[in-house]
Amino acid sequence: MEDKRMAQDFKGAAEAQIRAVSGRPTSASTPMEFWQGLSATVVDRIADNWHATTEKFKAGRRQHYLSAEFLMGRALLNNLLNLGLVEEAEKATNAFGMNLTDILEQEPDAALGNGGLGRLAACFLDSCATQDLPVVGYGILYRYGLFKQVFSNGYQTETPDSWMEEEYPFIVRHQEETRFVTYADLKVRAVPYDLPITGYGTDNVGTLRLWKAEPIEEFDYAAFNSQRFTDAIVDRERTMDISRVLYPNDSTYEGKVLRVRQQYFFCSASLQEIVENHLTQHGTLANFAEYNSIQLNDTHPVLAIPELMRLLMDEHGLGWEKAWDIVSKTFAYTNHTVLAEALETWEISIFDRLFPRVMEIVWEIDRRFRMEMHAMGLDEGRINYMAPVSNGLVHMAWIACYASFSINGVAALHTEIIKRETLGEWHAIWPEKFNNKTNGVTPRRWLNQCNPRLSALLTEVTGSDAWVTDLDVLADYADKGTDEIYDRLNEIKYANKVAFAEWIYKRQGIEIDPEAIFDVQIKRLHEYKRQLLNIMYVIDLYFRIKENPKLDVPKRVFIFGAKAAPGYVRAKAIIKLINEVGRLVNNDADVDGRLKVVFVENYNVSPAEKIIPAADVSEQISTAGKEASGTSNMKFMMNGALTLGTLDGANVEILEAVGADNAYIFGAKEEELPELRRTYDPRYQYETVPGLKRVLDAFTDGTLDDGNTGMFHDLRWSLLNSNGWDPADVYYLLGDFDAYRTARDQMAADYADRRHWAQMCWQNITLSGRFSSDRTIRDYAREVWKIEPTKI
Ligand code: HBZ
Repeated sequence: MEDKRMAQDFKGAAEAQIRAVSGRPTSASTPMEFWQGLSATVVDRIADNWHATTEKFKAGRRQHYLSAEFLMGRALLNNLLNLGLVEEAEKATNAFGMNLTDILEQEPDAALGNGGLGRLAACFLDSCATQDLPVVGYGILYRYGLFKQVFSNGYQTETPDSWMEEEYPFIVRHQEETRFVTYADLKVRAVPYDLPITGYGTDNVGTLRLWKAEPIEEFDYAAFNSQRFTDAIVDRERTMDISRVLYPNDSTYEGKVLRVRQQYFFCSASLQEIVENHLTQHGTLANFAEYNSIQLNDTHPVLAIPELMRLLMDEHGLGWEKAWDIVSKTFAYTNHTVLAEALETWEISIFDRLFPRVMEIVWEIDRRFRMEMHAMGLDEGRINYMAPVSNGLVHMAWIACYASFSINGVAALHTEIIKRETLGEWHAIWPEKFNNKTNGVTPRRWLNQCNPRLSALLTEVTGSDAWVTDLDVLADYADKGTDEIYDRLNEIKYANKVAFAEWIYKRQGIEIDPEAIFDVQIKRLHEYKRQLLNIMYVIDLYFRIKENPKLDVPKRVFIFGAKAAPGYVRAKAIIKLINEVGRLVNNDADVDGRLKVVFVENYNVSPAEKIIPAADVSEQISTAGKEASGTSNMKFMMNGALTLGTLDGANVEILEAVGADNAYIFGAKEEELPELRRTYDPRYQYETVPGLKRVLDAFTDGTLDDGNTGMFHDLRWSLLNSNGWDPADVYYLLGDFDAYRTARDQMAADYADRRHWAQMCWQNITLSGRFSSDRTIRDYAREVWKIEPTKI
């Protein structure tokens, strides 16, 4: 009875919303209007709980997650699943003659992030909500998310991603909570837009608050009246610029004034709110750090440190010592990279120009830091290296290390490397600040939502859906695999592969055989991630087949998904190369369909949800020591794909979890590389490793066509020649090539024993519990944030 009434309610509520959106009866509404109407229905459903959660959290200790990026993906299905509304939504849409799956496909991805760092923030919010933790995310409402990637003749081109141009019902504007952010040359309004973060099986609804920059005045009416039309809108546009577009760089730093404006914008607005809320609740700032902690997602929000100093001193009258005491108990910093080129530094002149008062505070932090280090007996050279300001630059990571009470890496190996190298000087002084928090991914989106077939099996085997919120329960079933389970696993994987094959055919017109091994590498395009090594293997295999067309090679589909930063020329060359290899291999008569190369265009969160459940092999092949953690490795593992990887990032811990029999590990280890590099001669590899020469020569001998751009020549050159500062083959592709080929060949051969393969997959699925972001968040909550679950 209750259920029936609810269903009726949902259908009625949805109908009202759809009609309100379309201004037509449902029979005449478009699928997009259905998506909007259903989404509005969800927001309507949770409004009371959302408000109650916000109010409840205000009273106790809270955690604030500051991040320039939140790569949320789609929201509707995730919310329906969390709220247990999928069936009702299906019934309602069917009653209107529509199909829920088609409606869900209407939704644009909220791609407000580049890659792992941004997606991690999204998984964290999911885990915080599901575990009832008092956490709010703060970021920027970019009008344009990460660019849309279009291949034209195999080259990447970029077009704007205007994801919000149509109504986006999941975001709610709260004009009344507007703040003002002041630059020396500009004052802007920061208007908060809230996204509800539902959790699985809880009434709590968390919040992601994204700030949008708006002009103080709509436009300059006086200028408009005196016919200076352009002048009238210049400042307006300058303001709107601040939250207009997400910077598409990952793992490289670019010193753009607009970027630092963005960073200050969301830090200042968020902190004003946090401080005011605290004062309203507690009436004093003396206990600020007892009730608030702030996690800095990389250095992008590090301006929050001097900005909190400014607010405490200039706006609230605290002295330096009191303010610094609060600040140094409030912030915790997460590092996501060991690449030197990613460490953010800003020219003093930029800070002077945009916010001289903040720069003044940075100078004072610098002065006190130097004094403190002198007193500890550090030598001048070391002090100058570590100082917040040196050589005309403000060093954001150094400010973070100095001011934060906690500094963490994102996988065990990564944390060891930052302690030893990247942040070694800080570790020498404050070892107690350092801790590891191995990343995780949410099993809601990355298993329950994206892989319903496997989810049903897990629920059946374990007797309940408890695993959705406690992935560790699966571990009890690791040694309870049966032939029936293995056969079911294989059937499920096959069905997922059929679904992916249909999807990619519709999307890109490529035909692939679901019987083939689906071998996948999806991640941002970067030289250290070595997509180039992957495609070199494919070229090698192609030549082996050409040499002997009767060669017994298991059927394979090589799937890639990757965006290159628009200015990263070599990364774009690798995309073109992969597409050219596809053109060569996919249509070759000798190959006869045994090899297919598929480059999924415009890779994003929602394509990942289609690809990962269909994968057999997870390529995690970065140069050891370079990938901080990786998170796709965890998603693949949960979905029953086997890792082919180096001992890098979280791969090390995946290997530890499943054992050497259930993963394929190859290549030079991080601790071996310095010694190996000492005598390393890529030309010797080129000459002596069988097959390698013809692979590299294929780049330039006419086998593969780069349209006379010279880009393939440059790729080959980068592997064989030093450019004067970098050695040849910085990322050790030729050094690892042979070991990679051996491991990958072996894997393909092992695939033939379908039962045994499924058994390995089962180990990976059932032992993936420690890679749930629920575990990661519990560790942060207990060890860093010191917060407790708080239910409404
Ligand atoms: O963060 C990634 C790491 O490469 C990956 O190993 C790790 O698993 C993940 C989560 O910890 N880093 C990024 O994704 N970094 C960025 O996207 C980025 C974005 C803007 C920047 C710099 C880096 O200015």
